[in-house]
This record gives sequence, structure tokens and C-alpha cells, in this order.
Amino acid sequence: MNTAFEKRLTELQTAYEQLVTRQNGKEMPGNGVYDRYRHPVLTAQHAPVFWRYDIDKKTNPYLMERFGINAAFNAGAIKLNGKYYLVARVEGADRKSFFAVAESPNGIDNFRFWDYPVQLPQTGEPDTNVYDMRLVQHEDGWIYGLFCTERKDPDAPAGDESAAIAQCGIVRTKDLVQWERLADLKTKSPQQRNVVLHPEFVSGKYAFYTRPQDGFINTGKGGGIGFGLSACIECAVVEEEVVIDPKAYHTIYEAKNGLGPAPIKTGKGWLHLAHGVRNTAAGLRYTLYLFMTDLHDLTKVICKPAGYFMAPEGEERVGDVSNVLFSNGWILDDDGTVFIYYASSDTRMHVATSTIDRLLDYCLNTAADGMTSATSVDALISIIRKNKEKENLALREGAKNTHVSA
Ligand code: M1P
Repeated sequence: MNTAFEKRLTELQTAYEQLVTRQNGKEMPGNGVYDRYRHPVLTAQHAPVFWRYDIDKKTNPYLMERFGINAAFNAGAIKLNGKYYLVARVEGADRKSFFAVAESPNGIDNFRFWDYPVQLPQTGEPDTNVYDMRLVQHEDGWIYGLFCTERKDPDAPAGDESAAIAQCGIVRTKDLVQWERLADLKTKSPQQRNVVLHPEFVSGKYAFYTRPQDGFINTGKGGGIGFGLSACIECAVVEEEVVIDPKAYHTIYEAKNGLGPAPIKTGKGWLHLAHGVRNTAAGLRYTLYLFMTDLHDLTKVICKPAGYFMAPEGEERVGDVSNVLFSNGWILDDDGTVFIYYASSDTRMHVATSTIDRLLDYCLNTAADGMTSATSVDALISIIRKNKEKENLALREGAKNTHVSA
């Protein structure tokens, strides 16, 4: 007999299947640098029915949601054995984030969460909340996951229930199934978020990109993307952080910035994706930008186009923390395609695709920020002038040809 329970279950399962099998397509015409896609690739609704519901008529006769999922965002990304994986920050209705692996055959749609979320091993000091894993296939043979571990600030004044300490947790795996927890990264900074492991050894050491900051939200005197080395990964310590990409007045990263995924090695330098934050009357605005560092001197920025590479658009602008784009995962495919996984407004995951050639062209041939309105106008005028000269030349050629044929 098809009871209300069974009918509702069928409806839930049908809606889920429709969502996870929905085909994605490029939004045309794009800007030539990258292509956005019509649908998000991962959302709270991608959580399987058997996560959210106790599917038992006896214990859940109304088939109510027993575990609410609020959001799926800020995912690390990796391709393994021909499949595309996101290790997403899944946030429950209880505000706790955890990691869950979602798998797709093509990187742009059909992402499905694995049956179980990651059961993250703990250190002696348990995490209250964990988020934003950066996955790195390191040349030492391990896949590392660096993430933010957050715990209540023990020095918070009585009554302050929001002061927290953020630090960098480290796990490693070979298969995204078994995870080994290592000691948290130690640096001199009171707070660390957005820490990324460089994929290669540097002078025989592990190299970290950091984001030193004084407060949980505000960077204070700290901030900027830092860089430092550690001889050991099992008990990683960065004694000295050099800021390689500082925050700067009147830019899209004037309040703070942070590295996204691990950089991609190219023939022309290391390609980096980062987020920049500025303050506005409507609150913080997070956008994404690209820059490159020297192949041999990782602390030397060799090019950095002005402004943002991607900013929130349309529905991306709205969510739990509106006006935010954040990325901590990208995949370089064998054919040169780059899958850029980004989250919008701390709510959902999207993909944009480009190619390594296009991203290099963008980085190497887009004007840097001249830091004043006048230099921006100069940059614009040089493009207009070039186009006008070409247009005039074409008109002159056309007139000549008409003259000759007449
Ligand atoms: O809410 C926007 C982002 O805020 C933080 O990033 P940052 O440390 O650069 O300010 C992180 O909590 C991130 O998860 C979040 O998306």
C-alpha cells in the first residue's frame, strides 16, 4: 500500500535524483577568460535523503528532517583516477561544519556525496568547528588537507561567546577515505586561516602559504599572504613568515586577503588564485583575483592584474554571508582545462572553466593596478586608442580598395 510516508519518500528521492543528475551548461558568451556555468555544482540539497531523514516509519512517521543541512561550500578539489572530487565544507543547521567528499565523472555536474562524511581524527585539543580544506598532492606522495580548526578563545572575557582562535589543522591521505591527523601548524601569529601547502619541497623543506592575523575577523597589523618553511610536516612549525602579497589601500584586498587553492606550476611561473576583501557600507565584499610568482623564487610576485578576476554575480550575490566569492579548490586537467571551484555567499559551490593558456594570457597581459583613478584611465585609453587606430586603418584600407575597384 502506498502510504503518505512512502509517497513523501518517493517525492524526496525523485527531487534528489533530478538535482544530482541535472546537466550543467556554460553561460555564454562569457568574458573570454573563463566560463561560468548555469547551475551550482553542490548545494545543501545535494545532501542525500538518507543523511537528512530517518527513513523508518516507526521512528519517524511524519518523515521529518532529522538532520538539517544548511550549506555546502568552500570545497577543496582534486582529480584522482579520472574522477573529480570536491571535499566540501558542509554546514549543518547546528552551524557546525564538517567535510564530505563529493564525486563527479566530468567535473561540471553529477556531483554526488559519498555515503558517509569524513570522520576527522582529533588532536589532544578537539576542534569545535572545521572548514575550508585545501587539498594538495605533494611530491612526498601524500595528499594533504589543510583546513581551519576553530576553538573558543580561552582568554575571551566572560560573556563573550563568539571570540575564537583559528589555526591550521593538517591531515593526510592517499585515497580520501583514510585520513591521518597531524599536529596543527605552529606559527608566531595568534590566528591563522587560509593556510596552503606548496606542492613541492623548497630547499628540502615543506613550504606553507599563511595568512597571519591578530584577530579572528580583523587582520590587525597582520594580514597579507605570507610564506614560510618547515623542516617537518608531522610537527610543522613556521618560524618566519614573509608577506609576499600584502593588503593595500584602495584595492579589492584592502581589508584582508588569503590564498585559495595550492598554486599551479606553469612554464611561466606559479599561478595563484586568492580572495581579496574590502569593506563597504553593506559589509565585507569578497572577490577572487589571480597573480603569479617566480618559478624559482616563490616569494617574488611577477605579475598581478588589477582588480578582481571574479566577483559575485546574480544569485551568487545572496546567501548566508552575501556578496562573497571564495575559492579553495581548482583542478588542472591533462588537456590544459582548469576547473575553478568557487563558493558563493558561504552557501553553495559553482564551477567555472578556463585553460592554463587563457589564465596565463590574462595574468601576463592585463594591466596591473596603478593605484589611482588617473592610471586606470590611462590603461583604458591605451586600449581604446589601439582599437580606434585599427578601426581607422581598416576604414582607410576599405576606402583604398573601393577606389581601386572603381
Ligand atoms: O565569510 C566569508 C569567508 O570568511 C573567512 O575568510 P577570511 O578568513 O579570509 O575572512 C572564512 O571563514 C571563509 O570560510 C568564509 O567563506
